[in-house]
Amino acid sequence: MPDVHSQNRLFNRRGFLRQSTLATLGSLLGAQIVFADRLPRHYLPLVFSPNDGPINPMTAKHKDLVVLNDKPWNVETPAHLLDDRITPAERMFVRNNGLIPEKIDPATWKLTINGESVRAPKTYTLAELKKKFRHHTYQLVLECAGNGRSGYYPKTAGNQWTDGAVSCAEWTGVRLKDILADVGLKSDAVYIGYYGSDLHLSQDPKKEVISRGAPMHKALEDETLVAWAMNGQDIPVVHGAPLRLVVGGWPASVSGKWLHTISVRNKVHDGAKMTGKSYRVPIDPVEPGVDPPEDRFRIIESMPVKSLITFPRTGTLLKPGEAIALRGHAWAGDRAVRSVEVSMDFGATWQAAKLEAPRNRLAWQHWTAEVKPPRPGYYELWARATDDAGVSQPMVMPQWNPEGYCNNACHRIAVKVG
Ligand SMILES: Nc1nc2c(c(=O)[nH]1)N[C@H]1C(S)=C(S)[C@@H](COP(=O)(O)O)O[C@H]1N2
Ligand SMILES: [Mo]
Repeated sequence: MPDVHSQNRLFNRRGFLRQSTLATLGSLLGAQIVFADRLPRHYLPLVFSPNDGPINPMTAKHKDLVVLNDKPWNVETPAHLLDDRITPAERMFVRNNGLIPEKIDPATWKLTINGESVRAPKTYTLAELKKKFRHHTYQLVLECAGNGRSGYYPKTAGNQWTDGAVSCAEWTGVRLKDILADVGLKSDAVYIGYYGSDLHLSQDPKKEVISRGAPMHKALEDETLVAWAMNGQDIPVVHGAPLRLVVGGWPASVSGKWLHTISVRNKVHDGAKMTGKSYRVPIDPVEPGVDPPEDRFRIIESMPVKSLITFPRTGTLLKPGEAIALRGHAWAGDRAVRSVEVSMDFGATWQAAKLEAPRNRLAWQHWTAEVKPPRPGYYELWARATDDAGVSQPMVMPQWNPEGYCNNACHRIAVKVG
């Protein structure tokens, strides 16, 4: 696993378990490892192996997260592990396009703002950013545009995400708009583009991994942050330490990790994965399987309305007569969610769920509902959200597109009574 940082915390430089690791192990076990001094180099005692505790010590992720790819690292979260109101780091999906940067030093980290549309480029240290600008904290939904891709038929290329490439953590940082006001922009600014320090898979340092962005109106929203903290702690390395652009509600690919530069452009940003068909969908609806020419695509902006059932877990067995308290989250890109409904009879009838207001704009909303299956047998529980413009999730596959983006079909779980 590539997260050498957590490995380094377990072993000392010579490859033996650290004293502090041994102490942790001892308290987990409630016993000493008697022959600890005879453990071979780089040997992780079985009790601490990835398949034991709920947290895999090598990855710092919950052991039930599903690894879709390990070079680059792409890991998704099963829906029932997204039950928390705020997604904890160990349950947050990972989407890397390249390799995690090897050298990350917050003490020397800098952010440069440049591009055609700044009056003059300006560079800030991380400490200056923290000191100079007001701090803000928002809960923000980051959903990979490819979330749900595995539901498209015909199958499309790319990571076959099911439902779990989404998170809503609490991000703390400064507003990008405050930084840009301090830098000073020209009147022809159209778009921002980010640059991060990750390494291309080819290991060629000159090759860009991913460099996406957003139009000025999105870049200048209150909730668009340059963040250094997630859930009250330093951002974990895999999620973009020490500095990340966080743009809620849009494809999470706009939220650049390991951020070192933002360019203010006088045209639509043309960095890696901004051009061609990346993160774009056909302008005109296409027949499934048909791939139109590049100039008939548009960039995905706000993500569509969607919801998850995070409790109970699919496959749950219930006692007859028992009511089930369902719960989950719903979100709708730049919009708010107006209602959530649930069905236990394949959509023939629907019942309104109780829906909470978002903590702030662009945060997901929590919902609960109680259903009582009438007799023993097999049931499917479906959830459907509707946004404040009246747009609902489709029950079946939405508009097919060649890259397999934006599948917001309803989430369903299976339960058995009896
Ligand atoms: N520098 C950099 N930023 C990045 C990426 C990347 O590969 N490199 N992946 C993007 C994509 S496609 C997604 S979906 C999100 C994933 O964020 P997470 O891994 O913190 O969940 O980060 C985005 N930011
Ligand atoms: Mo993504």
